[in-house]
Amino acid sequence: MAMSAGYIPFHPNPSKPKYKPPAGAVDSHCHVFGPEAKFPFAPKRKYTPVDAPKETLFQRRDFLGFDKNVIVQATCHDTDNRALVDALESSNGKAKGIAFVDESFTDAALKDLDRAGVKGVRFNFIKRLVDSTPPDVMSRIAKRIADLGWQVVVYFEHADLEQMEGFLTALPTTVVVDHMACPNVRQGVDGAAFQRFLRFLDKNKNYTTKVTCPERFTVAGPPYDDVVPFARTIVEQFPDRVIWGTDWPHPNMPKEAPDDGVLVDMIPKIAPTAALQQALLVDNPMRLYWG
Ligand code: 0GY
Repeated sequence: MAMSAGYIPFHPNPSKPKYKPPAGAVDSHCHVFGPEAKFPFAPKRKYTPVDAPKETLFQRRDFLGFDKNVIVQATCHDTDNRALVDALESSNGKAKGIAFVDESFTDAALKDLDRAGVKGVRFNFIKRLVDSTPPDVMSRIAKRIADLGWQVVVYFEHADLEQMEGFLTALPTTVVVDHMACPNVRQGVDGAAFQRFLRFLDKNKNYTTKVTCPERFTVAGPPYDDVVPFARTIVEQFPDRVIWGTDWPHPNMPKEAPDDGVLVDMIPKIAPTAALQQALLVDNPMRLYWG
């Protein structure tokens, strides 16, 4: 099946970043897609991406100066986690995973995922990506995976935070928020929605945030300096509850694929000291995924 009309493939030859991550750095948000011939995309997917196989992911990891990956299941594979598990099992222990599961998964199936290196499940609330799942289904899944010591990863837009707060605060696990909950850059860091998100993080100590995807929120374009204040505010306020990732292979970019080298070169702007970089890239993800 051809990729969706208008789908933009990942950057063919990213620049070598000037910034060198500390030893053991983890790219805590990336994906594998297919290859479709071996791991077909889900019939109910909302987009068909270009193949983004594990071999390319691991090459990019090395090229960008990273040591490990956290591979997050994407909606185009729905609850078929085979491409993810295959990547984890061929990573020599250098990758952990976040899966999609539904209530048809047995305890034995969850244990198999756990053995492969899965550390959590992802709940996606972005309407263009998924049909909604009832919150009580998600709550039941969260309860089951809590017994495995897994985390929940949530992808939502911060405009929806107010109505989701009850559900989010009741989750019984460590919770990781994708992409800073999608800040609206035009509103600035003083905007009501971002400030509400900061207060939410302050109150809920079981929450960690991925300071990722400036390329999705920027108005100005690369090198995405207009997103720096959002990420930096979160990193400085919650230094032990932030992680960073490339989001390679960057599904559903509207205009252009980001240069991954440019993304890596943002790290010293959002985490301006060596101590913050060590926390963001090594200590926090190691505790969350390899601990
Ligand atoms: C991301 C972002 C996107 C897609 C998915 O699961 C997905 O399909 O995550 C997106 O389109 O915003 O996290 O890579």
